[in-house]
Amino acid sequence: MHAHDQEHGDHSAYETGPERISVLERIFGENDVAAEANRAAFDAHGVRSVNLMSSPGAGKTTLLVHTLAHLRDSGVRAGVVEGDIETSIDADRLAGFGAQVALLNTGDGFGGECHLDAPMVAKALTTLDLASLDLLLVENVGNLVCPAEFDVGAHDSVMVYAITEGEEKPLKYPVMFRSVSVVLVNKMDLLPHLDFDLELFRRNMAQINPDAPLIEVSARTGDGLAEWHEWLSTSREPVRSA
Ligand SMILES: Nc1nc2c(ncn2[C@@H]2O[C@H](COP(=O)(O)OP(=O)(O)O)[C@@H](O)[C@H]2O)c(=O)[nH]1
Ligand SMILES: [Mg+2]
Repeated sequence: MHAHDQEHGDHSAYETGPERISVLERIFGENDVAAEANRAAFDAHGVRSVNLMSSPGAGKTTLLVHTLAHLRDSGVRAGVVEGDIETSIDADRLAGFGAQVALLNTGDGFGGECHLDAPMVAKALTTLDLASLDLLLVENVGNLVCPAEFDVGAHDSVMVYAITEGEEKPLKYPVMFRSVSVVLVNKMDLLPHLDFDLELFRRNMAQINPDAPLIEVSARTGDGLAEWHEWLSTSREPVRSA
């Protein structure tokens, strides 16, 4: 260790040399192979898969409670991969809606990662019966950065953004906002109580991802969820193998 490092700690984690780059390439390369295998498994069983991402507390689980109830009532056979660093709190909230729920705690053998990756989802899939599912929803770990960097093998990624987070977030976290097919703008019931400028948020989104539709919802009151459920049922069909 250099004298400098002894004074200020070991900075090797921040090295950007060729070795670090090749390690990252290997990690992402292995992830992409596993992601394609997951997608192939979904396609082989005619399962559509959607990856749900957001910052912690934006409303993913609250939304899924409504969505699972809607899917059950519509006769859609749903499954959930519930990603959390610790606890079964969210998986427990999603029990009782007739959906198969696979809990993935990244603190349990995956180093407490701040995102799900494709090999983790592959492990969760071993506990699900894909043959009896139509739709698999993945609730990713709450984080605005890391989940967007890992393809988990879903057909689409969706973001839940809460208006309590500030209008500038698409500009500050462009990778995630750019990576999704649709953004659910949640907690609209709070709009009268906030200084939130919806038009400014829309302009920021248009700058980062003009193609992603914005669906205004309240997972609390249920407002706007019909449009979200319509999107879920009409967007990309899974490719069925012959
Ligand atoms: N007012 C309001 N609160 C919400 C809404 N959606 C979620 N919440 C609350 O936000 C908190 C975090 O929600 P949760 O679904 O656990 O978020 P997650 O971490 O993204 O899964 C909980 O207290 C929810 O009751 C909403 O549309 N309006
Ligand atoms: Mg949650």
